[in-house]
Order: sequence, then structure tokens, then C-alpha cells
Amino acid sequence: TSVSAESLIPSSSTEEWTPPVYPKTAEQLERLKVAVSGNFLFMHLDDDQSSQVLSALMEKPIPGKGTRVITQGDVGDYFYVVERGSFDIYVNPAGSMLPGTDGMGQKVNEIGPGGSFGELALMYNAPRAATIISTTSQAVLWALDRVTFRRILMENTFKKRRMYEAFLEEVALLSSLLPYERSKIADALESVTFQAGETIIRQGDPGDNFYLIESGEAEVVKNGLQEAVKKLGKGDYFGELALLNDAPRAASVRAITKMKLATLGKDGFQRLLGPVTEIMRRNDPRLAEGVDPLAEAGSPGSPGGF
Ligand code: 1OR
Repeated sequence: TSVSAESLIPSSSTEEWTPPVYPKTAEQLERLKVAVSGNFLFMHLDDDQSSQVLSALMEKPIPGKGTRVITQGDVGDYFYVVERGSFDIYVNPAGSMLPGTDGMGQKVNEIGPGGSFGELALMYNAPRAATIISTTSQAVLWALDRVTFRRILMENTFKKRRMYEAFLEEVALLSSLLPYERSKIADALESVTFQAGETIIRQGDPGDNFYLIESGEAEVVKNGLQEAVKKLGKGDYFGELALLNDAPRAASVRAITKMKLATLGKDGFQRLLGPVTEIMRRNDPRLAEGVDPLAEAGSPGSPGGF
């Protein structure tokens, strides 16, 4: 199959095109819906797009452990969503593997149910950037062909990755991450705005979201007192403590100016910010106050930090 021709057609092209249809049983459709439900790439589709994508996805059982699904350097054909099983990702920094060698390089990541892979080659018309191998014996993938991926899924992904790329690069908390890890965060972020004076999170409430400040200023308010606390601005984050400690909000945060925030839900926070949770714990304001946050973790509602 050739990669060249359709890659030049913008995904908004009005040219005739009908997505493939793979009929599914009710049982298959149910499994598929669960598999894509947690995937950020599917979240902004309208009803039409959603049903087109669901019928274009093709079930692909991966029977054996150690099955190679994608080979670094190959031409990209499908995008995959994981329903069941797990997969290891290997990257050889030297580029594509030499024929006849097994030089897969280093293991860089693992992907499990609800995750997805194989979007890069389709988005950028680039060779596969990694090799992907099953590590469980009964894995199930759902595959989406490159044209349907580009026509329906990519527009949103691209827009969001582009929109957040520059911003996330400036966020100190995320500077230790690889660019690809920041791209995955970009996919998951949602933008929200608040007016000056509005309360964004309230002390004592359950914590469901993590926030990064895109623009504007906020203040942290604890026990109704403003003195002891600090101001937050562009690139700062808040809302992490309740998620890290599974505790109610330890302080309120109120917008001083109009604010634009990028937010991640609990799932995304746990899935994507795992590598930087240690940094967040180290930055825990309660450590600066001389309070041992671990000693407090078991007593929900206790004041401390923000
Ligand atoms: P693809 O179409 O290039 C391989 O086929 C897929 O592996 C790729 O799309 C991504 O979906 C997925 N670097 C490159 N590709 C990765 C990476 C990755 N992780 C998953 N994929 N890195 C790991 C980041 C934690 C960077 C390693 C230097």
C-alpha cells in the first residue's frame, strides 16, 4: 500500500470518502465501547463521527505472548486501541532496525487496557517510531485504518497537541518528561476559564481535578485566611494534593484575574503524571511549613498545604 497520495489530502477535504464498516455483534460493540471510553482521542467526537469510528474499528486478537504488532521503521498502516492485555514499547535510537537483526533497543514504556498506540506514523507520515510487542497471551486490539484515523480522529489530536506543546514545554514540573510524554498530556487536557473572584477549588471538597495555569493569577486561601499563603501564576499548578493523598482539598484557590486553566481528571492525572508525582510530593507546601505530610495523610480534612 502506498502512503503518499492520500497523505497530501487535508483531512477536511470534501472529497467523497466512505469509512470502512466492520459489522459487530452487540457483545463486541459493548467491549469496544468500554475500551475506547477512557481514551482521550475519542472524547471530542460528535455522534456521527463516533459511530463512523466505532464501525470502522476492526477487532484484532493477538494470541501469543511476544507477538510483534509494530516494527520500528515500518510504514504506518493502523492505529490501535488496547482492549485487553499489555504491550511493551521499545525504541532503538539508531532508527529503524537493520534487516536480520533483533536490535529493538530499549524498553521505554508499557501500554495496557484503554491505552492506544501507533498514531505518530499516521499523523506525521513518518516511519514507525517504536517497536511494540505483546506481553500477555490473550491480548485484544482494535485497529483503525490510516485514512479513517486521519479524516476523523486526527484533526482534534493535532490541534490539541499543537495548542499545548509550547505551553507544556514551559511548565517547570514537566521539564523532566520526554516530548512524547508531554504530547500525551496535551491530548488529555481540557481548557477551562474562570472570572476574577471565582473560587476554582474549595477547601474540604473532594478533589477530582488537577490544574495548570495557562494565564492569569490565583491566590491560595486557607481557613479563610489569605496571609499565610501564596500567589500562583502562569506555569504553576494546583489541585495535586487531594489527588496524590486521596484527601479533601487542603485549601481553596480563587482567581484574582480572569484565568485560563488546563485541567486533567483523576484518571489522566494518575496515568500521565506518574513520573512527576515524586516532584510534586517534594514541592508539597506542607514540607516547607515543617509539617510531615505523610503523618497527616491518614487524617482527611486536616488543614495543610494547598
Ligand atoms: P508509531 O506510529 O510511531 C509506534 O508506532 C508507536 O509507539 C508510536 O506511534 C507511539 O504511539 C508509541 N517514542 C515513540 N513512540 C512511542 C513512545 C516513545 N512511546 C509510545 N510510543 N517514547 C516513550 C515515551 C515514554 C519516547 C522514547 C524516546
